[in-house]
Amino acid sequence: MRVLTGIQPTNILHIGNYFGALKPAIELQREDDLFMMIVDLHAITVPQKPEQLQKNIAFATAAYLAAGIDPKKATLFQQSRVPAHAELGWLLQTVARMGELERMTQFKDKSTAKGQNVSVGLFTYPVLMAADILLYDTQAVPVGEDQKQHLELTRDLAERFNRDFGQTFVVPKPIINIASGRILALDNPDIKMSKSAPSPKNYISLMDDADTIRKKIKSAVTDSESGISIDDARPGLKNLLAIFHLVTDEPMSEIATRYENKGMKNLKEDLAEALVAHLEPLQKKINDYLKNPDELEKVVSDGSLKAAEIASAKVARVKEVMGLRLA
Ligand code: ATP
Ligand code: LTN
Repeated sequence: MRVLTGIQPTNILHIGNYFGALKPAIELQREDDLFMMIVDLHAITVPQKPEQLQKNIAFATAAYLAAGIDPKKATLFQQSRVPAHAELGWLLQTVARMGELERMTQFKDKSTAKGQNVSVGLFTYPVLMAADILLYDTQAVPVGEDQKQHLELTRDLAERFNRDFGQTFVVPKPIINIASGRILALDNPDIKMSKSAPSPKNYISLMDDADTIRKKIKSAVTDSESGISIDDARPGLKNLLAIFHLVTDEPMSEIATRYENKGMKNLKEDLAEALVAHLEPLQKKINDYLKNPDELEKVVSDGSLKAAEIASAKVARVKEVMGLRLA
């Protein structure tokens, strides 16, 4: 099965990206044909400082490798090195409708408060994402819950295109993990954890040191009820239990029972230690990869060449069926 996913190099990845998208993708690598993308063209839909963006791209590559993406099995590549993404993105903009893009909640969330002062690219962002996916005949896309609507748009565009121009695209399915698909912000359990959040207290980054992790978990927003229970009315606590489950593999219900009478303070302290222990080996590997920029460059350039071969053939086919060829 062809599986593809992408993460934006907008900052250092956080545990929501890791458990929500990266780890599920890696688990599929064994049997599946995995395409793992650094979506830098998506990252620039909001302002990025060039030197920082460059560092974030290197970091994302190192994080993918450290997390277990095997470049011999998977194709790890950078979106901007494969021109077909921008090209199919344009072609699909002529198929997408204003009304469908106006309904996208990620655009609404990211543009509210900024009014007219957002890039046109932020608005057309989901069409580029559809192009990313459709170029590779992708069947399954592991993503967090926040991307479900973009996947539905991708499916609609593929079906519309196939109806109007003949069978061209595979219609992809999202893979959304119930336990890890929506990790909430530590400082506000009403919203999801996000790399671009204004305060670093929102997230645990993959590179946070032990003390930072302890402080962030200690100050995570919960509630004033006593006892530990799994309850949708207690989203901050439920989020901490979910993270605890993800780092230890212990079922949430068992964790909740164990801390029922021990209280929030103990739960937070033990969760912080479990997170530190989980992230330390990953951080070491990431730092080792970052010391070797030539290796990172080779992996990304080989992967991008392989991706470009498949993607340019698909764009040629799309142009043909749209009538953009002379003969
Ligand atoms: P930004 O804040 O810059 O938009 P982000 O943190 O939302 O970044 P993305 O690069 O947009 O991260 O997402 C990469 C992948 O991680 C996507 O599949 C997305 O659904 C997933 N993801 C993002 N945030 C979370 C989260 N809080 N919980 C689970 N998965 C998440
Ligand atoms: N829009 C996604 C990132 C993304 C992606 C993709 C994910 C861009 N292209 C293709 C899966 C497949 C996000 O914001 N998380």
